[in-house]
Amino acid sequence: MFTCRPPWWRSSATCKPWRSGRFLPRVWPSCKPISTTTGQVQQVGTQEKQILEDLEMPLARRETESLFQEQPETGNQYLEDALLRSYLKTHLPPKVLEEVNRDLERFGNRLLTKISPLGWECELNPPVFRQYDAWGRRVDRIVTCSAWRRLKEIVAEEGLIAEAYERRYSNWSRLHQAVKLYLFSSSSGGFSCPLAMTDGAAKVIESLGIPGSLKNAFDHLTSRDPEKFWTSGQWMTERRGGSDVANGTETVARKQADGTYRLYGFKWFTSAADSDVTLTLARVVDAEGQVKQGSSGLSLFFLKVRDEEGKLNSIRVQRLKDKLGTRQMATAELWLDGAKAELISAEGRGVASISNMLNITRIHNVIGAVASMRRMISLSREYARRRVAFGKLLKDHPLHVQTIARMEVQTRGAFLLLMEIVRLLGLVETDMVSEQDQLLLRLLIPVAKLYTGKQASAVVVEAMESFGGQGYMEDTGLPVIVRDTLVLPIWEGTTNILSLDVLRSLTKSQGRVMAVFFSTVQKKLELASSTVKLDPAVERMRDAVGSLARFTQAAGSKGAATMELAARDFSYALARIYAGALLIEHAARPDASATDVSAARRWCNQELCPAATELENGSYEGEAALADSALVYEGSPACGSGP
Ligand code: UCC
Repeated sequence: MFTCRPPWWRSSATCKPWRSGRFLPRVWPSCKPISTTTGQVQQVGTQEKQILEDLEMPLARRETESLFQEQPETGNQYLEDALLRSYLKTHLPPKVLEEVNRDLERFGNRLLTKISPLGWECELNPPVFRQYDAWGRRVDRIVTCSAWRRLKEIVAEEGLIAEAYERRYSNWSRLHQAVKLYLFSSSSGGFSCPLAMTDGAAKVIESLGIPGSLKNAFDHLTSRDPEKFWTSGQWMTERRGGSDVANGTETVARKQADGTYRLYGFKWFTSAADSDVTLTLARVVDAEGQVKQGSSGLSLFFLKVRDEEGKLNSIRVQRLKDKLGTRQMATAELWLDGAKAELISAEGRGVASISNMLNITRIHNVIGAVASMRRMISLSREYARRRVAFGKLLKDHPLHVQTIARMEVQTRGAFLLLMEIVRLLGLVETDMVSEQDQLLLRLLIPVAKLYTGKQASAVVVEAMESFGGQGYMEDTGLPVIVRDTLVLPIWEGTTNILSLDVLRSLTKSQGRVMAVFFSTVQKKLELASSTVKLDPAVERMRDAVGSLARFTQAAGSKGAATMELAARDFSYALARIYAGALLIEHAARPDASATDVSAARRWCNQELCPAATELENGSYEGEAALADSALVYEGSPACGSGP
């Protein structure tokens, strides 16, 4: 049975608040809290002693007293995130750091005490669809729980969108916002999804220069006033096109006498369908009643989902989707039956215009990926401090700790990649970068999205295993994190689609982006040249950079088909090399810890440039593609030899 709170959250009725915002269960009255900021070693010692004493208790007493597997607890997620804090300390100007630090510590406490329980309530009370009222009238209502609605108010109060657009910390505002979203993500009960799209919609409107007709919408989307705050959807997916939006979009737009449009079509996945407004794509019908097919026939529209009285804007809800995860959030199938909309792109420039939204939601995807890895590792390491197996705590089994350490290295690489992207985005948004950095950002967004989505899927499953059978139990709440993470490689573009987007960024920049990539990595490696302990990592990186350069030269000259087959391995190489450079840079700081150095070295011990190896193996030749096909289809009915 679920309880009304997340399993790792302690209500104030059963726990004692402690100084740092951590809560302590009553079952361990003699324990001191485990604080990452002070006195950790002695305090853990006391706690371990208690656990081992419990083990020696007579069986009859144990059954009725304390020897249960202790649930892992975590405290203020900001205070407990050493890497995040060291990153902020390194990069933020002192005055900004002081204010941001204060805000994040406060927010961390609010997450722990108020927001996490709401997120858990959303999990327990998923949205329901009421198609008819009691008297048979069609109403198409998506009913969300009160916690979901309260979260909407809180995200406005916290400025989770506003922060990025007010720019009170200039280029650092985006980073501040991203860090808050990162802390919020694992407690958000799925509300991170509408936030991603709201941020994307605000970005599109801002990039259009906030035209008068959209000024009101922009103000609502970026408001800190809970009464005023709107969320946005992103209706891109239709039955014929998930990834292939250009060919799969059937929705048409008919121009009205007043200059607005009416949209007719069927949207197959509309996430956070309870949103106030949305951006969507459609084909404008010309004077002859024709529409243009393909990408150049698509235009971008803005529409309000309901009118002033709350009536749907000629939209019918067909049903809610039955998803593996993100069940807290309503995803619907929608019929647009003449929905009133405003054209907001040039005709035929829909995909290019919505790309501004996609690039933001893809960054949010990275935020979600890093956050879920961090969350699972925090719980896993806390559990290892409490769970006894084979006569000692899990944390004293080196093989167990090695497994968590490997996850930690992955998470650190992903975290620094995320920070790098939002740092660059902040600079772009405040006109503080060169064209080169803009190209780099364009490249790194799909690279980070595709790579961290895969990492997170692997890490959360590995972390689930670290709880043994408990990890597989619904009422621990751990499967919720796993399910919600598994969507990250899928929505906002699958791994292969994002790999092709990486190639798109190369083509569009005529290869210039690779020159920027190489020179940025080189600069970061040079910074580390005086840190002897990093030498092995730097050397491996230099080898990998050399391999990547040879790969791009060789594969590039072989043509598009080769590059397409290599796209995924190539993107992985970009992710591993860039994250390696960031880990090295972080470990080369004067006040870097031994852990920073160790993380950089371990990261660089993995295969950094898989594309070069596979090119040598001939994996991208035409013959290899035929062999792949044979491997996949051998014996299948279509080949005539199946059962
Ligand atoms: O809606 C969804 C779920 C919402 C939930 C969000 C929550 C996420 C956060 C979670 C936090 C926990 S999922 C639906 C998502 N759908 C996709 O992501 C679509 C995937 N497919 C693609 O990305 C494709 O690559 C397409 C649709 C972009 C391909 O379209 P085209 O038309 O075939 O591509 P073209 O012709 O190459 O590109 C058209 C134009 C070009 O510009 P011009 O014409 O100036 O050369 C491209 O350079 O669009 C430009 N373009 C881009 N520009 C295309 N992609 C990009 C880009 N990423 N950045 C900049």
